Amino acid sequence: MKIFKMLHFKTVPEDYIRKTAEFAQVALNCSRAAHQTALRGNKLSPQIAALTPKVRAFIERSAALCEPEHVHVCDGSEAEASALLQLMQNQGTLKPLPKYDNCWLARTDPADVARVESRTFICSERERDVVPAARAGQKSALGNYIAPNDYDKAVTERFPGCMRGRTMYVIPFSMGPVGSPLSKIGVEITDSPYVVYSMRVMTRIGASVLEALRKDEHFVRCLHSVGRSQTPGTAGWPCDPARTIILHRPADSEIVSYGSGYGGNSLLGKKCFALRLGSVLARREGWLAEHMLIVGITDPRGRKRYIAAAFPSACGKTNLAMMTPSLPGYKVECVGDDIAWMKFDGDGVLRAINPENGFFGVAPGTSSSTNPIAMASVFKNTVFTNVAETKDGGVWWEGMGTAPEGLTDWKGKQWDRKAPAAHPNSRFCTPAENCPIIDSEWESAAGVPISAILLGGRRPEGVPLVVEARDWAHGVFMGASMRSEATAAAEHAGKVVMHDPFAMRPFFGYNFGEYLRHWLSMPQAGRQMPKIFHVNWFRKDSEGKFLWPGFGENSRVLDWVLRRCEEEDCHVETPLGYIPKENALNTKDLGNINMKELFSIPKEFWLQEADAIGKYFKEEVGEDLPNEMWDQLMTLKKNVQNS
Ligand code: GTP
Ligand code: SPV
Ligand code: MN
Repeated sequence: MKIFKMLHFKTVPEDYIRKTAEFAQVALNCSRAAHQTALRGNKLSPQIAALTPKVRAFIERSAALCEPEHVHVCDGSEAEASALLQLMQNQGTLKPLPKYDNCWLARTDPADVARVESRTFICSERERDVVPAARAGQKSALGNYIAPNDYDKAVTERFPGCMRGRTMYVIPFSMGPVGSPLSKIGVEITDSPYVVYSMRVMTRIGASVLEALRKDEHFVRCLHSVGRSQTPGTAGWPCDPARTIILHRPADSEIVSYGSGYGGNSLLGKKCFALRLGSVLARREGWLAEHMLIVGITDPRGRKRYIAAAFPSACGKTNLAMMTPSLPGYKVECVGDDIAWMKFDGDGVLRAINPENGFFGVAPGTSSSTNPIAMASVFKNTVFTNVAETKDGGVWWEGMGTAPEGLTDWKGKQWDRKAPAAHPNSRFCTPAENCPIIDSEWESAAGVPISAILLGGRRPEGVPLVVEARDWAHGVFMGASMRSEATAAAEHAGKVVMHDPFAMRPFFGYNFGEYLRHWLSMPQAGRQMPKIFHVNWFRKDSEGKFLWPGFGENSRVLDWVLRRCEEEDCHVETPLGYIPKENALNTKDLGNINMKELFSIPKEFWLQEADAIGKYFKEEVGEDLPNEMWDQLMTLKKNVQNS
């Protein structure tokens, strides 16, 4: 109980801060072990001097709870990066990839390879804050609720002494350019050097962030431990899969994660902060925190527009964000590939920033034909996790071309060709600055203006290539009724089509009904509302082949989207919304595409789809669903019935 109090008290007593400050000075400067490296025995007194009382208090409370041997406050320097790399090589977490420039390979424990949605929880006083009415007291697909008592219990069952004998790293980080009015600060405490190194890539970390905290003391407290490895033979990748838990307490700006060192489970700035806590903040402060890429597109006449797009995990955000357009005269530039924070400015323009600083991208399927820009980005300063290794110290994954002889698979064994050589959720972690088409405005403090929002998923059947929403509320309905085939990014089995509203199902920080109400409240006097579209690159023919070539050819769809943003009359009405007029989608030089099937709207399918959406709304949301959504569903049903 004492430990819980230390972690959670909200107002820090004055004398505690003073004592903590003294203690922190001592704790941070001393190393109990004799052997010293640059990372041990923190010699960074300027860092300590820069700590605000709140940061010191957080460090002190966490140190008291986790009992690390050493505390290291990260300054973000190159010397620190080198020391981390050396340490991880010694520990067996990373190995160099001599074929490339400063690239590294990590192999995780095979039980720690993806986000663990079933053990990811949101805590609030009232369950209804998190879970829609229809699921009160039951398991919900739209948010796992944990009560405050159970949250505290989960922490006290796992954290006491969990860092004994090891170093506790303190990572001050900024989501968004340091100092931008749209940015937010966090401090992640972790015992994983891999997490520290990855956070250096994915966020802005170190001294400049501590400096910013001196102006505004508020930050999100992120506590992470890989736990104590309970699996024999996994020395290089400590984790505790049986007891993994990822906890969020939005009201206290707190995230606590235990047991996993992988991706969104442990890089707490990403899904935990930027989306789950971010969505709560966004609602409170009147903006949007979304699972969306952001790109700039310049048309052949030189007109440039930015769009944002929400696709579920492993459904093509990185690909679209870095697309090489096949249409002549088009240019695509990347602002972000996973998360968008968007806010209307004083002129009524929706402006977006990418809160991240790097790409944590899906490796399999990435090749010089599908994503040449990613291929041009990832072979320097990159950490690859769970990909296959070539004999000459390079990487390989499914989709990269013919497999070379003598591959080592992601488990570190000689590849026997019986299972994938790279894990389907293997990833590259690459600085955004490596991207040759990074947009000149990508770090703009004001954000980039958004003209259109795309929504989409993997729909093998029935769903046309592109449909424009009739208006904003219809677009919100499209988002609410999104479905997609499950992918390897989380622990789901098989290719089942799941509901994934706004591609946010695993990332809502609060009641989904309220989330929809928030979206519906966006149109206000003087605001220029972006157009909303639903796209589907993944429709298949009766033989299971993709009907649409995708990737760079998706520029043809973007071309139509941009023309619609210019209000060109190139659309026709259908029961689902607007689709391109006959011949309005540019298919020049595309070869034989079955456009009829690609845009067909099978009546029977859509009657069933409408029923499935209705069932989902009723069973998962119930009375929290805004009435506008029922009205939209009725319109859809009526339109399909009359078609
Ligand atoms: P997260 O990082 O998990 O949020 O995912 P993401 O949305 O960024 O996914 P990503 O762009 O990495 O897509 C991963 C998979 O989608 C790869 O297997 C790609 O080959 C496939 N993919 C992307 N775009 C297309 C497309 O236009 N057509 C087809 N058929 N596949 C695509
Ligand atoms: C996703 O799963 O949507 C990702 C990867 O972007 S992770 O950061 O692991 O959540
Ligand atoms: Mn994602």
